[in-house]
Amino acid sequence: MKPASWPLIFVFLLLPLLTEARVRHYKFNVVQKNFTRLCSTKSIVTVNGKFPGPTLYAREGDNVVVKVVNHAQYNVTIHWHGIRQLLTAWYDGPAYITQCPIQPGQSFVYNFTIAGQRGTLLWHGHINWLRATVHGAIVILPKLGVPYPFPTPDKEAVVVLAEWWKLDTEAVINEALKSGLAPNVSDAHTINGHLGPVSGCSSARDGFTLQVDSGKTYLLRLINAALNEDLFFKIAGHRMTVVEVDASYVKPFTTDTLLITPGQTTNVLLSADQGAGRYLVTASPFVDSPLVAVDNRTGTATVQYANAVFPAALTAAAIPPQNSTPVASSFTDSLRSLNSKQYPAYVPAVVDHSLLFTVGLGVNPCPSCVNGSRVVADMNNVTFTMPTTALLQAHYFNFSGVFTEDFPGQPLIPFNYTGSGPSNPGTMNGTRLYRLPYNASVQLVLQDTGIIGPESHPVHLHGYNFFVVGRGSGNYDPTTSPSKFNLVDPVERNTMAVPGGGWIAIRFRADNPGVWFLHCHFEVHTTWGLKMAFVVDDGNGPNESLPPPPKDLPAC
Ligand SMILES: *[C@@H]1O[C@H](CO)[C@@H](O)[C@H](O)[C@H]1NC(C)=O
Ligand SMILES: *[C@@H]1O[C@H](CO)[C@@H](O)[C@H](O)[C@H]1NC(C)=O
Ligand SMILES: *[C@@H]1O[C@H](CO)[C@@H](O)[C@H](O)[C@H]1NC(C)=O
Ligand SMILES: *[C@@H]1O[C@H](CO)[C@@H](O)[C@H](O)[C@H]1NC(C)=O
Ligand SMILES: *[C@@H]1O[C@H](CO)[C@@H](O)[C@H](O)[C@H]1NC(C)=O
Ligand SMILES: *[C@@H]1O[C@H](CO)[C@@H](O)[C@H](O)[C@H]1NC(C)=O
Ligand SMILES: *[C@@H]1O[C@H](CO)[C@@H](O)[C@H](O)[C@H]1NC(C)=O
Ligand SMILES: *[C@@H]1O[C@H](CO)[C@@H](O)[C@H](O)[C@H]1NC(C)=O
Ligand SMILES: *[C@@H]1O[C@H](CO)[C@@H](O)[C@H](O)[C@H]1NC(C)=O
Ligand SMILES: *[C@@H]1O[C@H](CO)[C@@H](O)[C@H](O)[C@H]1NC(C)=O
Ligand SMILES: *[C@@H]1O[C@H](CO)[C@@H](O)[C@H](O)[C@H]1NC(C)=O
Ligand SMILES: *[C@@H]1O[C@H](CO)[C@@H](O)[C@H](O)[C@H]1NC(C)=O
Ligand SMILES: [Cu+2]
Repeated sequence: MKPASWPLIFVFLLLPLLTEARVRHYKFNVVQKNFTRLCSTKSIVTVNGKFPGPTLYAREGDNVVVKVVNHAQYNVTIHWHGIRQLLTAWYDGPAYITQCPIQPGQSFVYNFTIAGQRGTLLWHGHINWLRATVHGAIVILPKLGVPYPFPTPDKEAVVVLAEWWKLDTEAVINEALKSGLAPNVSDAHTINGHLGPVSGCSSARDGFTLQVDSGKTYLLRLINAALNEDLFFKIAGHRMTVVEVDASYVKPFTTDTLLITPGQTTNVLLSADQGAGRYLVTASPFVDSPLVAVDNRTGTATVQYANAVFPAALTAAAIPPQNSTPVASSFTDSLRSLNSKQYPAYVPAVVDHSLLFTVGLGVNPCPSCVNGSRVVADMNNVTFTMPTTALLQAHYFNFSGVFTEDFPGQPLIPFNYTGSGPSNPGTMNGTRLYRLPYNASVQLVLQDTGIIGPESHPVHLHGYNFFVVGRGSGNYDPTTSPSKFNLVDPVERNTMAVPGGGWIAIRFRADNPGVWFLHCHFEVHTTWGLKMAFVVDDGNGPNESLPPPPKDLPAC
């Protein structure tokens, strides 16, 4: 039987012909749309009626202009996750940080230029829990005529990992905030919007299918767009070569299991070098804290060889157990910047601001909550209070009373961070920012705490890439830990997991003026307060200063 007669959903993402550097216009209509998953139909907020949303294609150097029109009943903003936004902080997107929401019936034109970046990133809603369904890929091709620093693949495909929620995600988090307890978990994982062939509710051939030709090589652009879970990704019978993460090239290495945290992206080369057949693709959770509930329904898809004989059996993958810390660590430890002549790693060698932020949970009194207390989260014991005016406007126009600049650069009360925690698990609250002069070089150690329990936190910094110079378990030790730092070819990225009961050290140069959000990319932790922002001063002259806001910037 000819391959064309396979009764499957064909998804092939052909690259649009992107010619010389230019302006790329996109229109994002935010609309409700019904989708059927897990045997029932639900209306979700989408961009252009798609789940996942449309892929935004551009080349390095392009000016990207996206008109977002809000036809939904929710306030919306869009964040271009990982795009540096050099001198364009107004277009970064996090609600109440760089802009007020685009309210129902309103629109806003995002306008930014992609400079010095190429690879895969993602865009997503950045208000409440809307990013559960409001998300999609950003594909940045190299400048015309510039090859990849690895063998040119025959074809490329975008693979978005996410979650399906049976109920409304806004209701899920609102219920949790009322009770003071942890929110419900999602009901299934998805790959390109589908649960796949083993979901129990769909036909055996449902879901995303990547059709491959024997002997060819495919570039898969993987994105974890899930709200609350780190994911392992596998393709039965195949190994993958990792070539890029968070739109930064890495030294290629081969693995059978990827780990991708929410907000991270990973490009891999897949060689169709196995016997003609069908192979299961899986996205399954990684969590090594026994206290944390996860959605254990694996998202699935299929790699299908074009010359497979009908009906070919599906080869299954061995899914890593949820608590496979060694598998996760081995993947993470393999990542190194490419650091070639063409793509050097400019790791700051001298540190102007040496910061240590604890990241973790806490418990505050709440008379109306189930236990008389609520679970919160914090950085350096500050549970961030969201303002009702956008911080960037407040900064630019010198509004007083919106935020303070006294975020502590070190824990005020040092303790054994990875021990059982201080006897009082309470936190402070406030809209406290940390101020940085233009071009300051920053070392930031992010230290998990054991308050309630150790847990990993994928921390995302807006406006910058950073180098992950160190990572360890237990407490960071300022005298011994730095001797093991990698200042030569550390991985460069925008989101990195602080390991449960451990720490990471990152470095970046504050060469982009504005107000830049730093937060856990587990949406539950962000909501609970695991967030803060840096305010970065202007430098000298217009090339180092934030221009005035655009005229259509939404008002609060
Ligand atoms: C979605 O489905 C619901 C109930 O199944 C229906 O009432 C509603 O009209 C549908 N909405 C759209 C936009 O199709
Ligand atoms: C985008 O910003 C650039 C630089 O400020 C400006 O020249 C251009 O006109 C803007 N484009 C749109 C569509 O607003
Ligand atoms: C959360 O899960 C509980 C138990 O399954 C269920 O009763 C409740 O309705 C769920 N809440 C929401 C908002 O989905
Ligand atoms: C997934 O979790 C549910 C509820 O906690 C449990 O009943 C089920 O056995 C778990 N399934 C797997 C495959 O671990
Ligand atoms: C809150 O109450 C639930 C059940 O009512 C209990 O399992 C849990 O341990 C309590 N949590 C805290 C932080 O007190
Ligand atoms: C805000 O204050 C700074 C420092 O005092 C000043 O340079 C700047 O012009 C003020 N900005 C506005 C918009 O008033
Ligand atoms: C911190 O707590 C951990 C876990 O209880 C323990 O193993 C470690 O020895 C403690 N460190 C110090 C310096 O007390
Ligand atoms: C955090 O702040 C609360 C409230 O001020 C305080 O009670 C607690 O001791 C602080 N904890 C730490 C570790 O600093
Ligand atoms: C912040 O803390 C103060 C004093 O501890 C408390 O009265 C207030 O309700 C808290 N605000 C929020 C938003 O949690
Ligand atoms: C920023 O600082 C670095 C290191 O001191 C220096 O090489 C660079 O020229 C500075 N950049 C600007 C724009 O001032
Ligand atoms: C600002 O940057 C532009 C373009 O890179 C350059 O031509 C110009 O000389 C710079 N101006 C200053 C004052 O440095
Ligand atoms: C939408 O945003 C506006 C401006 O900040 C705010 O006043 C309003 O309460 C928000 N609406 C909802 C439903 O949160
Ligand atoms: Cu977290």
